[in-house]
Amino acid sequence: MATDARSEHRVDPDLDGTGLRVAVVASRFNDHITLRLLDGARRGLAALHVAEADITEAWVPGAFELPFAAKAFAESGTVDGVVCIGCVIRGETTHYEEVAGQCAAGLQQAQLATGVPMAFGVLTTENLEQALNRSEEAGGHNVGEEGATVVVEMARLVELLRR
Ligand code: INI
Repeated sequence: MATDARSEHRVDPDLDGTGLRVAVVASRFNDHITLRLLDGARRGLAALHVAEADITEAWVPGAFELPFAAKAFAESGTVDGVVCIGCVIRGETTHYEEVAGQCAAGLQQAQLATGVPMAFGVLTTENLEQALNRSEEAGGHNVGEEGATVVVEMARLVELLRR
């Protein structure tokens, strides 16, 4: 029977983001979706007790600009992690591969170069329906909310390894 890795290795129920400083960078492109992901990220950070005062939000034009902004935040030394939010829908662009691929590769490079964890809260979908299904309200599937958990988990891991 197929298994879901998420169900086997659950997030630490004691995971707590108290005191962590987090940037959330969101793309304006497809903002009918990215606003839903941003809501999810806020919800996720609040649930993990990241204080509102420790959260900095910023907007960029599109997913292509996310790596630049995330790296700039990381290099500023003011954040422990960056949740990156975007939405690239294949049916709506002729350069889906370039935008989605460069965004993913750029974020991976940026987090490896800076040592500051960055969550890929970016939807890369075939159509609008899939994007809506992955940016649901509280209790539903929301990749922005998942990104918040990822950043807190990874920031705590970095903390542990540096101790
Ligand atoms: N940016 C997105 O975030 N999602 C898209 O679907 C998209 N499409 O369709 O092209 C998109 N393009 C803009 C791109 O991210 C840059 O902002 C633009 O090319 C300027 O650098």
